[in-house]
Amino acid sequence: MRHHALALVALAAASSAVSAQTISYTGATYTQNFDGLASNVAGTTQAGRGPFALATGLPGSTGVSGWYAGNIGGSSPNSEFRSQDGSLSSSAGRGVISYGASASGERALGVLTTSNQIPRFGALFTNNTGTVLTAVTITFTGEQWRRGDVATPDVLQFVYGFASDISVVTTRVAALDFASVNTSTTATNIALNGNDPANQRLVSATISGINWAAGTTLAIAWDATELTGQDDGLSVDNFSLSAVPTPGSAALLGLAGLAGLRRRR
Ligand SMILES: [Ca+2]
Ligand SMILES: [Ca+2]
Repeated sequence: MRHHALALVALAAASSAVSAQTISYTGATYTQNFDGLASNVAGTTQAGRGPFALATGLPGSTGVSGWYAGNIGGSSPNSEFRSQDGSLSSSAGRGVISYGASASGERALGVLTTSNQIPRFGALFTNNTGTVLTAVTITFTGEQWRRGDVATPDVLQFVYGFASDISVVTTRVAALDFASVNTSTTATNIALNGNDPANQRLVSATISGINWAAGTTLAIAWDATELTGQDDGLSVDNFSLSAVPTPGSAALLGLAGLAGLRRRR
């Protein structure tokens, strides 16, 4: 009996691990503007490195299910989350950040690193199109909300893989990185307006040659860098993901190809 009960407990733990909330990808372009992120979280500390659902780390957040973050690389065993406008640094401002002007509903998801907190954040997408997808296009606006004081740019480094956990994927795509746009050496350790185009960069790339099987989960994530000195505050906004070709357009291309063949005859 005792062994049976233990087996049930183990089964429950295993099934909760596999049932991570994922975004259902059915062929339409998925978009995320992060404006559901809480604007008023002074700070929470989650026990462990996570990854944690954003609504857990940033209580009150809505519309961001399938997105996760945690302190994957920092010296602390715990993960810090907060809302801020780029004016806070060090232990008062670090971690996974809901960036935006104070009390504004226009939010972006990002990080401010210290050696203590070096987060990874990202999302899980399940292929529910019923067919294999071979390429994925990702587009987003990189926004810089704080200028630290290091000459080297901070970088959000993109990784992906097929797993139901953003913390385990390792394939790098540098074309989907976002590096600091403001590396001024005269105006340092200041907040920046990440909604100002001067502090933004549009990033877009297609990951091709993949085998994203029906029913499986694609994990995408960005790793923060940690530099000696005060780091820049970087974030992602206006994110979109679509499979290329989408199943619909693949069928249309097939029909067009057939029509072309007929015409040639
Ligand atoms: Ca936004
Ligand atoms: Ca924005």
